[in-house]
Amino acid sequence: MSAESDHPRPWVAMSSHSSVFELDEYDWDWRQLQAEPAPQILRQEVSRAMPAQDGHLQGSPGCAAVDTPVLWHLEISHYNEKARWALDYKGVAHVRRAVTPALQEFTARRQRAGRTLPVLEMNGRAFGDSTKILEEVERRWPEPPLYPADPEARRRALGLEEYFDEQCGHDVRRVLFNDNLAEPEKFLAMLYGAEHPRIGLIKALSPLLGQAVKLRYRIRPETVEQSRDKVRAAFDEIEAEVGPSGYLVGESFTVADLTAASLLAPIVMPPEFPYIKLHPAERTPQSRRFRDSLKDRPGFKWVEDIYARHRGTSAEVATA
Ligand SMILES: N[C@@H](CCC(=O)N[C@@H](CS)C(=O)NCC(=O)O)C(=O)O
Repeated sequence: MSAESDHPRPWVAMSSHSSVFELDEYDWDWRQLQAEPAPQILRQEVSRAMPAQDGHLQGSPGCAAVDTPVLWHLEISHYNEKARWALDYKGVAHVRRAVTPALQEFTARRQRAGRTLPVLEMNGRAFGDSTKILEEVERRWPEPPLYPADPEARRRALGLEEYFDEQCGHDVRRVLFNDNLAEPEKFLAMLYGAEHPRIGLIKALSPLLGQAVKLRYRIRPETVEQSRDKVRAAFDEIEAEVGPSGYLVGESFTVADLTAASLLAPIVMPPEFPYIKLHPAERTPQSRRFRDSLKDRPGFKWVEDIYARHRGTSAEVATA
C-alpha cells in the first residue's frame, strides 16, 4: 500500500534549499500550478457497460455542492486512475483537482494525507493511498460493489489488488519513465502534455527534472531490467487468474480487475484512459519496442477489453 520508501526524495530537497523554486524571474508560483482546472475535453464520455445507479450520479448532479468529494490527482498516473475509475464506476459525483507532476508531494502533505497522490478529500477528512480511498468509497457507496460478498472471494480480490499495487505499479512507472527519458521532450510531453501553460519553463528545467526522476524512482539499468520482468510477470498473473467469466475473481467485475487494468494502463494505453497526453505510437522507439513485445499477449488484450467494457462515463462535476 505504501509508495516505495527506500529512496531519496529530491522533491523535498529541492524545495528546502532551492534554486529550483527560486524562480521569480519566471513569475513562478508553484501554488498556482497545484490545482489547475481540468480542461473540458477531459470530461469526455465513453461507452459504459454498467451505468452506476441507473445512470444517475450519486451525490450532487451537475455541479459541486459543499460536501462533494474532491479528488486531488495526477492526470497521467495509474494509481490516480485507479481512484478515478472507482468513483466513476459508482457514479460518485466528485470534483477533480489536477496537480502538476513533480508538485504532488506538496499537495499530499498539505492535506496531511501522506506524500503521494491520489488524495480524496471528503467531509473534512483527507484519504491518501488508492487502496484506502477505494475502501472508503466502497464503504460509503456500496453499489455497484467492487468487493465480492463472499469472504474467500473478497480475500482473493484484495490480495490481487495488493499484488498489482506493489508488484506491478512501481515497475510499470520505472520502465515507462526510463524508456521515455531517452528523449526528454517526449518524456515531458507524456507527463505534462504539450499544451501545459508552463511547458517552456518545464523544458528549461528538464535536465534537473530528469536527474531527480532517476533518483526518486531508482532508475538504473539493473532495476529497469528487473522491473521489465515484473511487468511481464503481471501479465502472466492475469493470464493465470482470469476465469471462464473473463474476470479475475468470480463472475463479475471487482476491485481486482479495476486495479490490474488501471495499473497496466500506462503500458497498454487503452483509448478509454481519460488523459492520454502522448499516444503510444509517439513514444520513444525503446518504449514502443517494449509495448510491442507485449501487445499480442492475452493479458494485454484483457486489459483493453476490461477498459472497453467497464471504464464508463466520468462522474466528475464542475465547481460552482
Ligand atoms: N501506494 C500509493 C502509491 C501512489 C503513488 O505512488 N503515487 C505517485 C504518483 S504515480 C506519487 O504521488 N508519487 C509521489 C512521489 O513519489 O513523491 C497509492 O496506491 O495511492
